Amino acid sequence: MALAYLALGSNLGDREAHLRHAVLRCAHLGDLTDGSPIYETDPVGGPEGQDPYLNAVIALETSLGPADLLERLLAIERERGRERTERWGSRTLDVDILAYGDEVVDDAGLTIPHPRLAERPFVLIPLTDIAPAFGDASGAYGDRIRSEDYKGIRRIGGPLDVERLDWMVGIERASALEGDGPMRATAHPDWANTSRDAFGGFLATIAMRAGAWARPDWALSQITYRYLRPVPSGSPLHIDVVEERRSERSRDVAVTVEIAGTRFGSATMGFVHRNPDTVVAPSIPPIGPRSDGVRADRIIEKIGRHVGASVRSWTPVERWDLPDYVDGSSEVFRAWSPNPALGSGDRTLAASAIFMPIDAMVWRGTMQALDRLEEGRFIATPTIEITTRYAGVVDEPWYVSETSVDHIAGRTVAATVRVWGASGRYAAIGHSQNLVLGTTEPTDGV
Ligand code: GSY
Repeated sequence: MALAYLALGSNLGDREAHLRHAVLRCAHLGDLTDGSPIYETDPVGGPEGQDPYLNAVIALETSLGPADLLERLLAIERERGRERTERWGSRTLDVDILAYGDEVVDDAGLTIPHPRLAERPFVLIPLTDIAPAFGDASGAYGDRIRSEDYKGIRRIGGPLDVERLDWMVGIERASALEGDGPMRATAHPDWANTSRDAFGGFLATIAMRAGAWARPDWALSQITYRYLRPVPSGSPLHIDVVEERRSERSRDVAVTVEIAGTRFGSATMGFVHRNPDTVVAPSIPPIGPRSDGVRADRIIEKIGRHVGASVRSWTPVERWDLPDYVDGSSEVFRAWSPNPALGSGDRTLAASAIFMPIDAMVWRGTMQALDRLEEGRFIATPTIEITTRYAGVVDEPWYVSETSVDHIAGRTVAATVRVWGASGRYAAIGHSQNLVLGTTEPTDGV
């Protein structure tokens, strides 16, 4: 394992999307441990009249050797249409190895540490943001940055969020289906770990992948998925896809998921022929600062402790209080989740960045409602059904989700989750029905 520092740069096309694509793809090459803010920087060298760059630096713990790492980074550049026609010319994406542990490499196509590192403030500034002590024989680069180095360099955002990418990487890997053909497939053996107990979001992701197979011109408009809890792990997960109905403009596809010979989940999806004008958005709420809510992926972590065991053996570890209610009395609460799929160009992955928080928020809403209803008793909800109307990917750095519990009647809890992008662009609305099958008393100290 070595700690590598990688410089990212782009000055052509959707620069931020190119950078975020690079971050997501690099997360497949090891563990991303840190990310600098993104800076907009005046071009240095190259032909006159180039547009400004976006630059950032990320830290990657990797077991790939320097040459293999370089090969993978060049492939990532090519995914964004990088063409090497002109030296120091404009580029969609540049990913350079600045350093690889303490190693010194001097080969034909690769020099480490990067030979022009110390002369380039557009690299040094983001690098020293995350590694101020990093330097050469004359000392730490962090001590050498001068105020004039910031000339032509403007910070345009907070640090790149590399922390949670393993979540998205896991989903991407686990939902890369293998099989005999589009009608029958098997998920990656690691599906249980990577679905991290947000099985509904994972089911929606694999259903989308399976159902969208060979349908690039079609867009998902609605998905309903149901599953049984607890979901057994440790066995292969098989997927069957059946096209139930098809017309010129719409197709319905059913996906069933089988684990150890038992049907554990199913999804039905409606696809429409792509027409972006047909999306009708519900009214948009005012989107406040992120501090109004909690991160939805943190909720998934908490849920992981509550579910997965059978109702009988289930022991509540932690009670949620209600700090993230919009106000103390409201039934609506709000969370935000980063959009790690931003710019990945993978529609399924981007959709799953929306479905996973919907799944998590539905659980949270239900649990909170039931907590209140039962006054301190805990209730497990082993079956769940969620229908999501999906408007499409919103390529923005984070999503806001709002959950409301619509009604609790008998053994059913109904909740709605709406998701918007950071600027208020509508992404999806999900309705859930949870059937409550059991109750259990809280244990001491909870
Ligand atoms: O490898 C660096 C590509 N590049 C850049 C860059 O990334 N940022 C700025 N500001 N100028 C640059 N000139 C070149 S070449």
